[in-house]
Amino acid sequence: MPVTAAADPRPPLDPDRLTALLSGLGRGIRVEVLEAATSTNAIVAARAREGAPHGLVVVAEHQTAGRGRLDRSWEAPARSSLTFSALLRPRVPAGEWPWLPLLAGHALATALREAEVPAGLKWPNDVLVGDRKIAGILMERVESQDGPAAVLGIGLNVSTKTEELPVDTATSVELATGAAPDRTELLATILTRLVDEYDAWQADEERTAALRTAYTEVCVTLGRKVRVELPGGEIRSGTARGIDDGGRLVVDDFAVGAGDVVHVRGAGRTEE
Ligand code: BT5
Repeated sequence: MPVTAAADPRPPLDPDRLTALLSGLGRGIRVEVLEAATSTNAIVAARAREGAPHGLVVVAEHQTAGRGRLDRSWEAPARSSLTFSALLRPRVPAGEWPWLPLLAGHALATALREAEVPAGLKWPNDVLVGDRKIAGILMERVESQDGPAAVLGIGLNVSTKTEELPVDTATSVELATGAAPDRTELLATILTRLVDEYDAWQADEERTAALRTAYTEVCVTLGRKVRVELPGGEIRSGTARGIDDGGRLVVDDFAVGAGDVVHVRGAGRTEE
């Protein structure tokens, strides 16, 4: 019997196909795929400081020092995920930048829904399927000679198996849907959605109101009992009631601009 080579369970990204899929986007998007990197956010931040223009995207098949927020880490086996960072140089006033991570979360959740993954957002921008985290976002501001820039980092678990997940509250596209999608196509879908939403947001005079409405529709935190750990360590609890004009989460009578939110288990959406 002839011996046939088994299909590679984790094929590499295909940079040429990615470029072809993104060719319609234009607008200065340049994607670089690296076999390994410390952290794509660190690489793009360094390039921003050197003056790289808006639109650079660096993707790593494997990160050796992937970063989460607050010095936490992001871990993923090689080729199991999509881990990438984009360099943005927004034209909108600095006061509106807090909406950027929410926009990124919305664009990512929407792209996943287009790929049949039933994604929701935990405020501000964790992407969940059910109560499990499938993707995280790290937005960092960088000062450079050409003015401030934003580095948007995304880590999405794609074909990660249960035993490979770093925490038991995580999931992957394969675990959530039963099939691992083509990562090249999925990355193209996500980048297309991000560019479309970002361009529309920048061009729209009513951008805050429009994004707030769109974000509210996919934010699964709203209506839930939550526990919030504020940056100083203070912990407060209450019901998440809405998103205010600054993108903050309104929990009963206080608004949270930064902090870790926990959905209190067993408490689903409450009817108002
Ligand atoms: C985040 O932080 O969720 C932001 C993660 C951003 C990662 C991307 S990958 C590309 C780019 N380059 C980088 O270096 N970073 C970005 P945070 O909310 O702090 O969540 C971090 C926590 O999530 C960790 O402490 C773990 O508990 C958990 N975690 C780590 N790896 C995970 C994974 N693969 N899936 C789900 N949860 C994970």
